[in-house]
Amino acid sequence: MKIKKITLYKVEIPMVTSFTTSFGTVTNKPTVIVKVETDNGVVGFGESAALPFPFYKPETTDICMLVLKDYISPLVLNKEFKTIQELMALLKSIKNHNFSKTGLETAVWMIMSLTEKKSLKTLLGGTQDKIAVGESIGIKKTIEETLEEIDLRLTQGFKRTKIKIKPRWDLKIIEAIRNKFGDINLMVDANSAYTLNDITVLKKLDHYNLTMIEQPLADDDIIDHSILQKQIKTPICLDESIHSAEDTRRAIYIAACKIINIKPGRVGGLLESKKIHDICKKNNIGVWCGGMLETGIGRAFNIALASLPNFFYPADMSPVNFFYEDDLVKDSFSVDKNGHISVPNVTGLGFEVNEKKIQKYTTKKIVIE
Ligand code: OSB
Ligand code: MG
Repeated sequence: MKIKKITLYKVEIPMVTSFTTSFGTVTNKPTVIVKVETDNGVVGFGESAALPFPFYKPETTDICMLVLKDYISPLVLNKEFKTIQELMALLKSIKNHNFSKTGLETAVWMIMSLTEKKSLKTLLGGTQDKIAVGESIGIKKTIEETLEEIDLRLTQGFKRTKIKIKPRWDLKIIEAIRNKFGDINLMVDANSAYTLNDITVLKKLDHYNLTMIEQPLADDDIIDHSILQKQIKTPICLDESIHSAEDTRRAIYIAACKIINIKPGRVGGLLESKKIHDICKKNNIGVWCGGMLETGIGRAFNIALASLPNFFYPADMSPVNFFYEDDLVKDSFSVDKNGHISVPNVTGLGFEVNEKKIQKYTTKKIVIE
């Protein structure tokens, strides 16, 4: 098949709440929707869900628009390919820019699903009909506010609580959660806010029986994570440090983590995500699906991915309406009272794309053909 036309939409849906982590507050979360049209008239949608600022990873929303327009599209337009492997081989010369690549790659996965008449779950090799979900709770103004939100989600059935931490918003809040809710499934995400100089605090986390600590140290340093993991019992989960299957192999080799958070956007798509999943499975490293506050389009690919057999821990997959006033798909997924989302088993995205909504929230549009 050949790609005949690519349309890029910078989409800005108003947020209903801001989201604070150790690296900053997201008050407005634009995203990039990539529409791909093939020579036989099949249409797919994908999402590049980078943040608007370079505080999580260097790529931003506007960088995705630029890289997709100037570098990715020219390499794939009108080129013959049969598989996602062949598509990604066309992009081999582009270093990193994983969020940008993911927008195109996921759109083509949707096209493959429609062409081969198999659901994304089946195409990927998914085995689970439903996936377990936990909420990722941002840093709040008060401990009280955090406890209230946890209480609400536990009543709604969410399977796991993840809170964001940073120096001085760590031991006290964790202590308060354990005091109020006992032995719930609790984990923390530091988004690289600590260094090995904070070892005293990091060791104290061991008292709280956390399921894991996500990305305590710098994104570009798996060596210090390996040093830290030898000194703490709490399993380390890597997020920002893992960009590829190769990073995964190295991290496992030096025992820098016991768990990996797989986000398609961070690793360049579903194909690379599956490779990471497979390496981890072979090495007894549990994985789970993270999120980038995607719209219903990006979340749909995450759900399909999380149906693979080694997705063991609950996903960061809060419904889209937790963050946004609106969504880009009709009838988005919901979380049932047991904290599960059912994995669609139909061809295409699994949810109906609402192109009117894409138009409504588009602030910049680029057509490449
Ligand atoms: O570190 O997992 C993270 C959101 C934006 C950037 C980084 C992270 C997150 C989340 C939210 O934790 C997860 C979600 O999409 O629900
Ligand atoms: Mg994280």
